[in-house]
Amino acid sequence: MSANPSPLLLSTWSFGQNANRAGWARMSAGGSLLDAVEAACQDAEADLSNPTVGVGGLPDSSGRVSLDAAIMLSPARRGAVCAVRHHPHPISIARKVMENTRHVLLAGADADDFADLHLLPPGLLLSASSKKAWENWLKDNVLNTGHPFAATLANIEELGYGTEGADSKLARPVSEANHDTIGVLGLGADGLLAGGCTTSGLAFKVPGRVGDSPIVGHGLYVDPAVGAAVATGHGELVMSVCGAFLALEKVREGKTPEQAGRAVLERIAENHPLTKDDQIGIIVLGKDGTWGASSLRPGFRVAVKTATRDELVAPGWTMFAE
Ligand code: SD4
Repeated sequence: MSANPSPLLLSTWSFGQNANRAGWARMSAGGSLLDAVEAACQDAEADLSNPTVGVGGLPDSSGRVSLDAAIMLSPARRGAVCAVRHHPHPISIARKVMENTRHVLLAGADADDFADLHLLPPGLLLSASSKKAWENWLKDNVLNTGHPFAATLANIEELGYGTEGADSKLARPVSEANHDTIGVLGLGADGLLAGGCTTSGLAFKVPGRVGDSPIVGHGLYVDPAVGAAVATGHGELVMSVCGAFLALEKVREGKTPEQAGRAVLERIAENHPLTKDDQIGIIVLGKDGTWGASSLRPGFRVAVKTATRDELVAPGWTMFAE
């Protein structure tokens, strides 16, 4: 690790910019890097205009919302929850799993019970607009796309979310198909790394479906000896190659962060026929503060926050031109 790395927060998608600001504020107020990552994730979870993270997330095909999250400091320090149905901040439950148990992952009703035990406030997750979107989906059959997972349509995370830094063609009114997983990677002034991710998963998924986000090594991985990586997009594709873990193994082999993300996407492409509706974005942060992002196609954004920088950046490499 470099002697005095500059603190850095990197988050997925345009809504990552607000999340970064929340995380940065937490750090500036004396919070730890882990506090900052948790606060960034909480910001997205609480944002009702973001209908696939936290409160207001789009439900599964039965009309019930379920949330997944993971938080990680190292291979030995990580916690996660999946299929949470009654608590709006799964990232905080994941942190309790990491800090208060010897386990990695709690699932379903027992994860909700665990949150109650730790006095984390419960809440109704289904918003009126997400309920309406589900009712429309039932009528329209997967938003008329024919794609099995509406939320995997490329770049829908960006649709309508502000305009700052986004392509004008992506700036559409907020709709039920907006936004998705937030993944946050952080580097502290002391060289510590931390990562978190939180999602309601794919919209209108089969009940019980869990994606890559809460599974350590798939949607998120942090290894202080190497760096940190987070993935967003079609989780089944990421899960087929242990995406975040593979990315860090590529860094360990000597690839740059951008090359590492690219190698993961190429491995996925070797194993799956990809359609234009598939999108995956990967952010890789080296322990020295170098970072890079790659995606299947344009549209993915990385929100970057340092003491002097607050902006959205396009990935350095995309597999497809559009
Ligand atoms: C999942 N990877 O549950 C998540 C969804 C996502 O941007 O990240 N979408 O598959």
